Amino acid sequence: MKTILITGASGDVGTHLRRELAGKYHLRLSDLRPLKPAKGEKFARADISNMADAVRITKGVDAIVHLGGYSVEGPWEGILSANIIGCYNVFEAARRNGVKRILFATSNHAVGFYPRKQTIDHRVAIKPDGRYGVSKVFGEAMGSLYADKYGMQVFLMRIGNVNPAPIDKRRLSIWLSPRDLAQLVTIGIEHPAIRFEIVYGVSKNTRSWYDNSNAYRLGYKPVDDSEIYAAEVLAKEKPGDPIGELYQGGAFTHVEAVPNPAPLPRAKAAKKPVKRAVKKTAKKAKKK
Ligand code: 15L
Repeated sequence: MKTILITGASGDVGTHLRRELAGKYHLRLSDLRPLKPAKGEKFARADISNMADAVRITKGVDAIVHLGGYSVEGPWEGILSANIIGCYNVFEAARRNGVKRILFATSNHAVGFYPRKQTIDHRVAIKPDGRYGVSKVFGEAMGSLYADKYGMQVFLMRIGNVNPAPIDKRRLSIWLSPRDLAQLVTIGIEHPAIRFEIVYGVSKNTRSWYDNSNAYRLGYKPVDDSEIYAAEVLAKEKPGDPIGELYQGGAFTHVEAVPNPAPLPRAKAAKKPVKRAVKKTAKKAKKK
C-alpha cells in the first residue's frame, strides 16, 4: 500500500479526502492546526513556511497531495507565507527527499477572471482573480518547473468548490463532490503516465464552465451533477453582485478578503504573548 502525505489535512477538503481515501493508502497528514488521526493515519504538526518542517513531513512518502495553505482571498502576508513560501518549500522538500509525484490543489481562482459565458479548458492562459489566485498560479508554475527541470510527476487540480452539496448559484457550475474529488486524486496518484497535467476539479455539472477533457482523457468519470440541487439552490440565491455575476471567480474578482474558513492558529497564538505582556505590565504597575 502506498504512503501518501496530505498537507493541510485539517481543512475541509482534507477532511473529505481523508474519509474517502481511508483504507486505500497509508495516510500521513500534516497541518498547522491540530488533528486527531484515525486508524491508518499518522499526523505531524508542521508549518510549511518553514523548510525544515517541509523536509521532515515529506520524507519517505510515495506521493504528496498538497492542499495546505491560505484558502481564500485575503491579506498578502498570509498568502505569501503559506502559498508562496510554503508551496515552494513543499516542492523543494519533495525534490530533496526524492518524492516523485505531487498533486497540487490549485483553484478555479487561477482563471477566475474568465467570463461566465466562456467555456475554458486546461490550455487557456491564466487569469487570476486576486492575490489568492496569483498564489495558485505560482504553485502551477512551480509544478511546471519541477516537472521540466527535475522530472517530477505533477498533477494540477484546479479545484472548484468541494462540499457535500453545492451552496449557491456559482457553485452549481464549479461543485466537486467528495467522492468525485477522491476519484480525481486517485487518478493523480495512480496514473502511470502523469508528467505534467492540468485538470479541473469539478463534478460533471450540467452548468459547468469547463471543458474538462484532459481529466476525462486520463480516465476521470465523475458521478455527480449539481443539477439535482439547482432548484433548491436558486430559490435561496440572493441577487445583488453585478460584478461577481459576470466572472467565474464571483466575488473574488472584486473583494479584498473573503471570510477565512480556517484562520491560522498562529494568528491566535500571536495574541497570547501580547496578552501576557499586558498582564505583566499591569502586575508591575500594581506593585508600584
Ligand atoms: C477556492 O479556491 C477556495 O479554496 C474555497 O475555499 C472556495 O472559496 C472555492 O475556491 C470557491 O471558489 O468556491
